[in-house]
Amino acid sequence: MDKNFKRTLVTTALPYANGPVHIGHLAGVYVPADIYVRYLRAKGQEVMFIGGSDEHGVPITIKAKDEGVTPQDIVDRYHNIIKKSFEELGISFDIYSRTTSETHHETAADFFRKLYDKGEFVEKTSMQLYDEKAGQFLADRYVTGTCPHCGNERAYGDQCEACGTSLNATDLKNPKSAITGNVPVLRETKHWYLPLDKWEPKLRQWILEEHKEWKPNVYGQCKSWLDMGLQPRAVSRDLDWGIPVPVEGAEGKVLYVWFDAPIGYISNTKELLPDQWEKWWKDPETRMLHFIGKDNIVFHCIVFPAMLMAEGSYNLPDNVPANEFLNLEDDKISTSRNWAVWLHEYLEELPGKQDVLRYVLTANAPETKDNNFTWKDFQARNNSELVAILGNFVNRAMVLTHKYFDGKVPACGELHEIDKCVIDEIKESIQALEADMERFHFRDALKSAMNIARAGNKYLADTEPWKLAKTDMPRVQTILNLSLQICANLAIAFEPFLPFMSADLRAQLHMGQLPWQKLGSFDLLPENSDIDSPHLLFEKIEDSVVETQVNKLKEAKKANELKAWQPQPVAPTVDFPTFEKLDIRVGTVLECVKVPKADKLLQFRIDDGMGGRTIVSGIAKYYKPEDLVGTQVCFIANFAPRKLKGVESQGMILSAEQPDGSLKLITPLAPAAPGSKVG
Ligand code: B3M
Ligand code: ZN
Repeated sequence: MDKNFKRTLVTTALPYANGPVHIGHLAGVYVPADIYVRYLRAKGQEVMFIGGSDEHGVPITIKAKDEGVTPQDIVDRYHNIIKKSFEELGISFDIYSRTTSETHHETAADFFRKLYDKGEFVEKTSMQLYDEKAGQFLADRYVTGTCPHCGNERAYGDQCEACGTSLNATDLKNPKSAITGNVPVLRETKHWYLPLDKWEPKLRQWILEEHKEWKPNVYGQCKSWLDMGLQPRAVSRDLDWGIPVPVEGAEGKVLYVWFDAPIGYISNTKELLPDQWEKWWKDPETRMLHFIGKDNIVFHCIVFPAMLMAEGSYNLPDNVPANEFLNLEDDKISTSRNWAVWLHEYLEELPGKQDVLRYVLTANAPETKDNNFTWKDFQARNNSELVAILGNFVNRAMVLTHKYFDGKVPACGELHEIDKCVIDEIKESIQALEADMERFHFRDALKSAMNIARAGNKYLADTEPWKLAKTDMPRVQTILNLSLQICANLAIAFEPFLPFMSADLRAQLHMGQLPWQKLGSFDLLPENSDIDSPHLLFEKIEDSVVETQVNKLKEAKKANELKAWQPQPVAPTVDFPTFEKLDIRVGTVLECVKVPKADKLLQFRIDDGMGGRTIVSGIAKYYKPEDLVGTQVCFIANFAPRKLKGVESQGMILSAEQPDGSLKLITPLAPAAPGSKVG
């Protein structure tokens, strides 16, 4: 860390409280932030870790409306789920609060007021869609209509999900209010704008000149925004959910969610430290870091800093180590399509495996480009890295200590070349680990931590103390002493990444939580001190466990396809005489068998009330023949006979094609006379 800083304030994006958090949020934001905070704490630095839920914004009001509950009900539900699941995963916030808190409402309103009083806003009127029946302006999401680009009739006012174009509500053809279904009208409305253009030169200097060290993805995005030229941004909205705009003439208007949410970082610090919060926000010796996902870069690097500049008394962030996105099984994670691994479900379904998730998400962190999570990789990393390398090394060292030295740390004798080599190798890994930590390269840092365990494993394999035990006990003492000291190093090195494992390992080694600076020392466990009889740090994950998870995703995909399915357009109109040309009848199935050498076809013998007939139908994939005997079907009795796989079919049995392509037979609700006409 830069010498000018005394302390670090770490914030993480406030997740919207309209759904639980998933692995994408974790890999991009919360796990890396927690790793970094734990690392700083282990180094004994002063650090504050601030989180909370973002509880305003239109999507929350829409969800509430859909469910027939209040927005407060929605945010209460998800805030609690999110908060609890973060705790269980070991995300070690100093505070996790929420933007509906009183402190936040006050802080955000004061912030607005201060900018307003300083004349930092421009007021502008514009035309916006208004629902006269509901008596309110419509947020873009509350308007649906026809997409001007692709003709999709169900486009939203902010985006067409069919072609992906982002829209303005006023672009839609045939706009309709999602509240009443009414056709909205254009009405004039007044809003306050933050003139980002005014801050552009300062932002350019601050980011492009003074923060060239920012991650290329962050720096690049900022540069392209700045090069496009900044426009004034509205900081208020016509909505009844949010923080009321605290000035006269602003009835029915609230602060735009992206104006109030980042102020949440300030409010939550204030809530935790009512008397000392200013030191964390205004003292130039405090370093501020925002951990976020790439979709939030512009708000944290341009909009919020411009707000802070306009206010005048706050620090600007020192770095914004934003990550790219994590995909799931090669597909974009999506809340609306339920294509996600939800943290609260993971914790419930794979209890005690917090560190496995933390490990896999860090190993696949989308630090430089989008990355991918698959359950197969999850299993492989657990079984062949956590179990086979880390867990195995620690277990071997401890088991051998119990076998030869009754569970007491043996004395360390004179070091041989091979001992010195492993020590040097581990010291190198530790150096690499630290360098990567400082640069927010947690994926590589984790690799270096794992290399310590790898080196330990190789050391045991090369020295073979179990063989030496017959001839050279003093040598065995040294080897196991050193092995146990490596275990103690692992407990320190992994604490930021795998805090549960680290606590477990420390307990097994009877060692306290040592500071980071002790890493690289090989006298951490005193000679003759006791260690526990070992238990495994990680257990193998069986195929069935990941299969269950993969099946769950498959189900989600299916359910989604069903939701997205639309019936085929209706065929051209026919008149009654045309309809009458089709002779549809009810029949009873007398016999039903598979047609040999045809996996799709069933052969029916039907009682048609006229002596019976044979019909072949392509539904073998969806019904067992024996289940159909005795049931009734509808069939076209005057369908021209045709030969299918050598069998003459005298009619066509009716069925309905389902969204997934399967077929459902059409059958009368109550028994009908065989041969009776359908019309
Ligand atoms: N709630 C957006 C998001 O979750 C937003 C972050 C606010 S951070 C101040 O992507
Ligand atoms: Zn479209």
